[in-house]
Amino acid sequence: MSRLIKKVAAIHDLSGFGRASLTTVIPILSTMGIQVCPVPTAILSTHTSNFTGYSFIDLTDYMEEHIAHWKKLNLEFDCIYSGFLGSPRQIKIVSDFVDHFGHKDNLVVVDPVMGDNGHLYGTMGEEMIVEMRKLVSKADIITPNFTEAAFLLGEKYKETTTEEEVKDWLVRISEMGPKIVIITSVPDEKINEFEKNMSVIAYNREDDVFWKVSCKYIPVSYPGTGDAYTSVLIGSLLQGDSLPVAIDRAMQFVTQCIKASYGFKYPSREGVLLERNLNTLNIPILFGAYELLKNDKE
Ligand code: PXL
Repeated sequence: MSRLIKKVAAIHDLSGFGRASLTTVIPILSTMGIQVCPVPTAILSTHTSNFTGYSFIDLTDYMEEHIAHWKKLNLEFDCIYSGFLGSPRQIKIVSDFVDHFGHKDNLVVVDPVMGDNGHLYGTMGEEMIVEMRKLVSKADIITPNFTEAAFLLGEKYKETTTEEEVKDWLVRISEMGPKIVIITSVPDEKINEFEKNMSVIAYNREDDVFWKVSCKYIPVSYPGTGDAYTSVLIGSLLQGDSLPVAIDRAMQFVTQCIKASYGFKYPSREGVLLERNLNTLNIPILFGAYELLKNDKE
């Protein structure tokens, strides 16, 4: 009976307004036919991007009781998925969670949420980066954006990059432990706002292959789109898709959500118009846009 519906343990905060973390993860995975079992890390009135004066309760102490009960129940998950974490101690709790509930047949996905557009979020610091490097070493798949990839490697953030450089970063990050590394929001070589592309580039260390999906850059940034991306990716992989199809579906969904919102000049801090787009998760993708990148070793 337990195999009827796949289960994801989702370790994220609950931000009441603004469509980030659990309020994005739950609707997406539920729509894709997957059960979400949350481990809440904190409760906030809103996410922290472009809101001030938000209320915040840190649930680090509570998380240990929540997880202890799950251990007694001997719960099993098809995937463990962590996102925004509030403190170095929380990262250690997630790491213990992975040691206990992770096994060779489930998927450990860590989205090392730390910052965007070259900057760390207000609650992040050097100690968080050090702990996050340890956590990513235990993951099967990680989904840093370009800024987070730079912080993981201790590289300087840049506004432009080349495919060769991103491939080098992907291989170096995968050497930290994860089998699959997916870097999102990769800028390209052009700086002109209206011509440039935004890409997702993935590396699978076991097969030694790189995959890329690109779309035209839209000059706006919505919080929670990273959570939406990783949620669709997980849903797609749990539905049995291959890695390139999963990175493609996730990119198409997020692009669709951004375009739906941008067309209305929707206030960016409220997140994307998720609810208007959820049903597109249930139609088959009509065309695939992914490419296989040349591997220089071949
Ligand atoms: O993953 C985005 C996110 C999640 N949770 C909180 C945030 C953000 C981004 O700003 O502030 C609390």
